Formats: sequence, structure tokens, C-alpha cells
Amino acid sequence: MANRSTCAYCGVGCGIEIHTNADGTPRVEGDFEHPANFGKLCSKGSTLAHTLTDEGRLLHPMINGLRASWDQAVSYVANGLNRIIQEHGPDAVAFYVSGQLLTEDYYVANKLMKGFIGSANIDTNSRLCMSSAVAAYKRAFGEDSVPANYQDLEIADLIVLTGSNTAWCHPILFQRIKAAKLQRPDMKVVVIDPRRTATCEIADLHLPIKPGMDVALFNGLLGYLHANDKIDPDYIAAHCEGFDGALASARAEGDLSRIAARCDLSETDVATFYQWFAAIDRTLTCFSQGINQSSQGTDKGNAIINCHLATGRIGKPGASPFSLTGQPNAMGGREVGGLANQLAAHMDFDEEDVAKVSGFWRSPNIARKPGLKAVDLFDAVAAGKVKAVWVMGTNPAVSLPNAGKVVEALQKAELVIVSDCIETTDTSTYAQVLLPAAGWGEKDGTVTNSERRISRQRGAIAPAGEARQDWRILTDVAAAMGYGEHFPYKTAADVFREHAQLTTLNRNSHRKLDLGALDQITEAEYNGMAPVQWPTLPNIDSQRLYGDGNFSTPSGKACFIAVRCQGVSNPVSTEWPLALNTGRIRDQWHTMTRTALAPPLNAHKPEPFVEVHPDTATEFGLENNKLAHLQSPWGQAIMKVNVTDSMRRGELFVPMHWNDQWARGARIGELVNPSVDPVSGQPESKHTPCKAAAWQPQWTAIMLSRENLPLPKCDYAAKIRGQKFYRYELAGTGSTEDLMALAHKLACTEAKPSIEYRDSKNQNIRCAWLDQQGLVTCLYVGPGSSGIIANADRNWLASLFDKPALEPVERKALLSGKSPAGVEDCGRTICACFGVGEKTILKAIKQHNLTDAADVGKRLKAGTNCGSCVSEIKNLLQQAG
Ligand SMILES: Nc1nc2c(c(=O)[nH]1)N[C@H]1C(S)=C(S)[C@@H](COP(=O)(O)OP(=O)(O)OC[C@H]3O[C@@H](n4cnc5c(=O)[nH]c(N)nc54)[C@H](O)[C@@H]3O)O[C@H]1N2
Ligand SMILES: Nc1nc2c(c(=O)[nH]1)N[C@H]1C(S)=C(S)[C@@H](COP(=O)(O)OP(=O)(O)OC[C@H]3O[C@@H](n4cnc5c(=O)[nH]c(N)nc54)[C@H](O)[C@@H]3O)O[C@H]1N2
Ligand code: SF4
Ligand SMILES: [Mo]
Repeated sequence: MANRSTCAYCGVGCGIEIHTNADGTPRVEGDFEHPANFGKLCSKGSTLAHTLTDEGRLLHPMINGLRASWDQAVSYVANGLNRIIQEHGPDAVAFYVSGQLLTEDYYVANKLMKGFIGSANIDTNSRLCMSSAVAAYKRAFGEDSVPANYQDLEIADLIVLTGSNTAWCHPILFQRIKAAKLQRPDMKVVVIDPRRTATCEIADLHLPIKPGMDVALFNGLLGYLHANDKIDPDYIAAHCEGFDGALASARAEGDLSRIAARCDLSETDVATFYQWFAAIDRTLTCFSQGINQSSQGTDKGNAIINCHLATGRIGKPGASPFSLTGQPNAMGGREVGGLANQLAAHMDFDEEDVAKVSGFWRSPNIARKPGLKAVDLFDAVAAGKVKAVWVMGTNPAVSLPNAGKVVEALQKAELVIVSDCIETTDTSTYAQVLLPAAGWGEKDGTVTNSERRISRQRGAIAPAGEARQDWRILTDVAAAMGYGEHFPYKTAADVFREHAQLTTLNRNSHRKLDLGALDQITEAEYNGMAPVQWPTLPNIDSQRLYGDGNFSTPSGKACFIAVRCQGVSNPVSTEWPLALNTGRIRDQWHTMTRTALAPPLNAHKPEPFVEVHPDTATEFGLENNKLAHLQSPWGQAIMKVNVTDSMRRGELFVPMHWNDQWARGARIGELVNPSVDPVSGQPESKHTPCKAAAWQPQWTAIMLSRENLPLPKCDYAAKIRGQKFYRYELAGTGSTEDLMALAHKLACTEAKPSIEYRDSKNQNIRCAWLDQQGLVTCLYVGPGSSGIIANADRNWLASLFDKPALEPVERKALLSGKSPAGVEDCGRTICACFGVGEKTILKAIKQHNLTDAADVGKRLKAGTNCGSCVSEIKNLLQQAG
């Protein structure tokens, strides 16, 4: 029987069924009854079974590099924390947690730190993700509550997607919008993003805004709505405060033509956007990291919310400001108080809330003031003020800005504890104590998605090795620290019930978070729990919030916030002329600890890359597919160049994903500036001044191997996991004098190759090692950006690892790195779900005169599962036509 769970990845929170194949291996399918996805899954969700592998897993606790028992590890952690607290006080220790922990894990971590250790030094990676949206909602509505739901995406008449690459980052929501638009072609979609992303596939209007200018654009909109009598004065009078101040601020931003000029947009496009927003009641504005990750992210959020308040479009069917949350449990973490500036259950650090929570927890030692936010927290570690840090479910050495400094901080700390599923990450490398956490598919608990819907994650397989659930690890450490009677949990349901009870303390307050109907939930009910939106009170319709105009503030009124556009914190300059934007790609998840294990997900964009406009590429001497060196005042990196006119001139885009486990020199977090939003503390990950230049290697190499070899220490390296092989793309500046010695070093073997070739000038080495089972390793090395490497037929080489023995013709072809005549090269993968390559699609388009993506789908299946590659198929149709 299938086990019902929720996807491990994004905040859409799709329902998943975990089945067991006849051979005992797990298989995942979409859950047709889950209201987030109704059975559909994107490329990442549908390949989750690939990640249920022991490869790379942390299987048992480790202390200072040696295997330890759980008892030893738990006492080591408890004693270490207690000692530091005794010597230096509770603020000398910190937890850094994650929106990928389940609500139950999060609840216990928060209770231990804030309730019993007595410090609020627990912050979460949601600081880098949702904290600006949280702060904007709190300022406007009095509470961090998302008013909208997913149905709104289908019934809205205008959807504004700003700072959101929905097609790649919330793919199932994008597919829902797309399907609705097909049914109701009058529905309009506006995309506001400096880049022309895959999301623009369904855009009626794309505004390629100058980075950081969203406050000006939305302030301009507020002024326009007012000037054109499109505000709702009755709603404003009855339900809001602060309109005049916000309007005055907005008008000071300038008229439409000035706003268009400042945002570097055409006046006509801005006017069209304003006219549509003014005319269409059912308007939903969805926003994500292009808004939040900014030195003015909170103001950006409020500038958007102001326009919705002014038109009374909050919590109405198809009309709301809708923050699309990133991680699977970004919302659940906010509900339990995972942010250092919140207490628990949406409560704050005022006296009344502190008294309520300390009474409920029976904790005399409760923290009474906010703790350090993520960037400040690691600065305090670097400064030696925080001496112990316990990192759970996040990889700050990659994902925090100025990541080089984070590494220094971890090296300096007295005690670093890391709970993770994976043994070696960029962060775990610096830990004294490693605690093996049970991962997705193994653990039990709940997550809350973007529309406030709580769903169960259910374990279907036994945890790898000795891995344990995070709430259990925390409970054991709490007991060993001397707080056992306050942490009596035996199951995840025990924790959830207590969390639900705590939320009911909000009952007679102005807050909406209340899980009342679940506060006595039994073990059996919890196990069978169906997805439910909060508030979970009887007789309350929780589909939308605030539709009645009654907000969570003491007065019940919403607040307009007066904001002015300040642009970015570190503008470009003569020395640092380019603006670096960072974000996500379709098939990788964050620091790749799981997605890089799924071969289908590594085919679309296999190597770290920087996107750049053709004119900017020419100006800075960058060539497509060659390497570039990027530098900012904080760090440097080397990666492949991808020239594309989807970029604005003078700007670069680099995915956040690559790190030292899967690449060398491509950890982009090292370059990202550490400026934060003054209200939320969220870093400005979307804008860093930098420079770029072509980077010329002394040698380049490509290697495919059956073995998972350590990444060589060269200037540029990328490791790509395939079905039965690992591929390595390498480049370096070392000497090419003895290429054969280099080849042996790269292949980590002293054995003589079974096949070997050098050209007449001894400039190109091609060699392969074979054994009884076929190909072990093949390697091609050449000087500079050598032709052989650029032209090697990677897909054909990969296919040789499926063969028990090579034909003579294949052995011969191996020397050239090119497939023998008659074997087709299908090019880079476009459709990850069905593994369809670029060349295959182009060939089919030409051969059968295909004219639209649906025809391509009928012939090749490409684009017919998750649909995320359809925009690229359309580009290929254009290219061919
Ligand atoms: N495939 C995939 N999906 C994911 C994730 C993943 O790692 N991989 N992670 C999940 C998580 S945790 C999150 S938070 C979400 C993030 O989801 P998104 O926010 O949609 O993703 P990003 O790529 O970070 O950034 C979105 C867009 O903001 C644009 N942008 C940059 N600066 C500005 C600006 O000044 N103004 C405007 N309007 N736009 C700007 C960028 O060009 C980018 O296209 O994705 C979730 N889904
Ligand atoms: N430059 C740049 N930086 C960014 C961003 C950006 O757009 N640009 N985006 C930011 C955003 S929005 C986010 S959300 C962060 C994400 O950044 P991170 O949170 O650092 O990235 P992940 O790779 O998701 O890290 C999760 C870790 O937890 C482990 N893990 C998975 N499941 C579990 C579990 O159940 N228990 C435990 N204990 N461990 C588990 C994984 O193996 C992995 O090591 O990055 C931020 N950093
Ligand atoms: S849309 Fe998000 S939640 Fe749904 S399958 Fe894809 S990654 Fe998972
Ligand atoms: Mo995120």
C-alpha cells in the first residue's frame, strides 16, 4: 500500500505517494487527492525516489572525526553546551535551523533554546528567504499571515508575478496558472523580473525592471490608482490606517515617466501594467525572492501590500498579495517561532506573551528579548561572542552571503555541531560533532505550505544507518542537559499536540494562528491526518484570511506603510561595474545535497554557469561556453559563460547551487554581499557589485568514471552524477609539461591505461581504463581550451557505462571521444522527465515540420509530464523556424 506524504522540496507542498516496487525499491507518484497538486509533480518531485539512497549519507554519530555511539554524542553535545553556558552565559550558544525541518523538530529546537537555555539565539535559514515577507505582513496586518490560497491562482483575472521565477521554483503553481489561462484566455499575467525567465512563457507583459527598484514601481502604482480614482475610499476608511502618509510618500516618487525612467522600463509598459491593475478587481500579486532578498525587501513587500489595501483587494476570491514561500516548511517554522525575533506561535517578546509562553512551558528561564539574526549570528561566532553553534538542516557555508567569512567563523568556534543527512557538506567539514538525521521518506511530522495548509510527511522506509529524527535528537539532548521532564515526547504526535495547544493561547487575542481543532489529536488521528488549512477552528472558513477587513492588529485595522525607494545598498561602480544576481535553476535544490544524486536532474544544466547579455559579454571579452572569472569585494569564482539576451545589459545571473562537493571555485555565496534589510535582517542576495573577465586555463579535461572520485584540486571542476557514471569537467593553470602525469593524477590511478593515445606534438592525451565489466574511466586532457574536450560526445561516452564489454569499433572511437558513425548524439537534455535532448528535438522539428510544443510532445513526450521545459521547447521551435 502506498504511503502518503508531502514533497521534500518547495513550498507548494505537493502530496506524494511513496510506493514500493516489486523489487523492494521505492517509487513516488503524485497524490491525486492532495489539494496542492491533484496528482501532478514537477521534475524534482517526480525524481525523489533517486534521493532515497545511502550514497553519501551520514550513517552514525561522529565526534572529532571518529565514530561514536548516540549516548556518547548526546552527552558530548549536552555537556559542551552546558559548560559554555555556565562559563559565558546562555547567549554564548546558538542554534541555526532550517525551513526544511518539520514543525515538530522546529518546535522542540525553539522550546529548548528560548524556553530552557534561556537565549533567543535560534535563527533559521528562513531569515535568508521569507523574513522580509514576514516583516511586511506583520507591519501591515499585525501578523505573519498569508491571506490567499492556491485556488486564487485559478480565479484571478490578473496575476502579477514579481521577483518570482514561478515556472522553475513553484512549478506546480505555474502549471495551475497556465491551465487556468488556457481555459480563460482573458486572464492576464504580468511578470516583473530583470531577467526574461521561463515564467515569461505565459506573460502578457514582462517588465524587465532595473534590480532593486520595485518600491518605486509600486509606489508609482499607488499614486496612479489615487490620481485615477481607482482606490476604494470606503474600505480604506473602515479598515485601514496610515493611507495619507503612504500616499504622500508614493507621490514623492515621481510621475509615471520618471518612474519608468528610474526603473529602466518603457513608459508604455508601465502604463499598461498600471491600467490593468486599476481596471481588474481580481488581482493577485505573487512575490518571492526578487522582492524579499533585498536591502529594502520589507519595504518592497509593503509597497505591494499598500496597493492591495488601497483597492480593498485582500483575502477576497482571486485578490490578495500572495507571498510564495520557498522551503517545504518555511511556514511551519514561522508558526513555532523559529525566527530569533519571534517567541512561539506568532507571539512576540512583549511581557504579556512572554508570561503566557513561560506559563505554558513552565520555564522560569525563558528568553525575554530577541536573539541574533542569521548574518549577525555568524558575525558573533566569528567575533568569538557566540562560542557554540548547532546547525540543523541547512548549509550556511554555501547559502549565507560572504560565505568565506562563515567558514572562518565555523573554524573559530569552540563547538560546532551539525545535524544533517549527508556526511560531507561544505558546513559539516568544520563540525566537531556530526549527528545523523533521518531524511525525507524516513521521518514523520508535518509541514505547512504557502497557503497555510498543514500536511503530513510520513516515513515509508527505515532511516539510513543509525539516523534519528531531529525532534528526537533534540529531545535527548534536552534531557541530557537536565530538562527531561519538560521534554517528555515519545512520538511526533506528542510534539504536534503540544504545539497546537500553545497556539490556542492566541484564542482571545487579535491573532489568527490557532490550531484549536487539533490540540487533542490522538496518535491514530495524527497518523491519518488529511491536509488542513489553519486556523483549524470549527465554524471558521480558513480558505482566506482578512476578507472581512478585520485584521490582526490591536485596532483590527490594517496599516499602510509609508515607503520610499532606496535602490540597492551597494550600487555598481567603475571598479565593480557589473550587478550580480543569484537564484535558482529548474532541476537543482539549493546546495544540491539531494538533487545532485538524481541523474535526471543533472542533465539540464550540468555545470556552474554565469548568464550574461551578448553586448556585455563582448564588452568584457566573455565567450559562450568558455570560462569566466568573477570577482566581488567579498570573493571570487570561476564558471562557464552562458550568453543570452534574456539578461539585461550590465548584469550577471549565477545559480546559488554549486559548492565544494560538486564543483571547485563555484561557490557563489563567497561573492555575495552581506548587506541586510534593516527591518527583517534578510540579506540582499539578489544584488552584488562585481567584475568579470575571460579566464584562460593552461589545460582542460573531461573524464567519465564508474567510480565516485574525489574532485581534484584544480581551479575549475564540476562533478556530474549520471546513471552509472560520474562525469568531471576540469580546467587548471598547472603546467601541461607532462600531460600523462596530469592524467594519472586526475584519474586517481597509477595503473597504465588500457587504451592510450597522444597526438604527434604530445599535446593531447586520450586514455581509457577497462576491466572485465567494461569501461572504468576515460579521460581526455589537452592544453588551453582544447578542441577535443569541447567536441567530445558526452552522451555517447556516458552510454558506454551501460555496456558489459566494448565492441572493437567502440574502443577505437573511444580514442577520439566521438561516437562512431551512425550513433546519434542527442545533445544536452531539455526534458528531464523523459530525458529528451536538444538535438533530438531540433531534428524532430525539422523532419516533421513541427510548429508547436504540443506537437513536439506528441512525437517525443518531451514537455508532457511536468511541463517545465515547454518554454525551452518553444525557443527551439523559434530557432528552427
Ligand atoms: N528548482 C528549485 N525550486 C525551488 C528552490 C530551489 O532551490 N530550486 N528553492 C525554493 C526556495 S527555498 C525558494 S525561497 C524559492 C525561490 O523562488 P524564486 O524567488 O522564484 O527564485 P529565485 O531564482 O531565487 O529568484 C526569483 C527571481 O527574482 C528576480 N529578481 C532579482 N532581482 C530582482 C528585483 O530587484 N526585482 C524583481 N522584481 N525581481 C528580481 C531574479 O532574476 C529571479 O528570476 O524557490 C523554491 N523552489
Ligand atoms: N546567493 C544566494 N544565496 C542564497 C539564496 C539565493 O537566492 N542566492 N537563497 C537563500 C534561500 S531563499 C534559502 S531557503 C537558503 C537555502 O540554503 P540551505 O538551507 O543552506 O540549503 P540546503 O541545501 O537546502 O540545505 C539543507 C541541508 O539540510 C540537510 N537536510 C535535509 N533534510 C534534513 C532533515 O530532515 N534534517 C536535517 N538535520 N538535515 C536535513 C541537507 O542534506 C542539506 O545539507 O539559501 C539562501 N541563500
Ligand atoms: S512543485 Fe514543489 S512541492 Fe510540488 S513536486 Fe515540485 S518541488 Fe515538490
Ligand atoms: Mo528559500
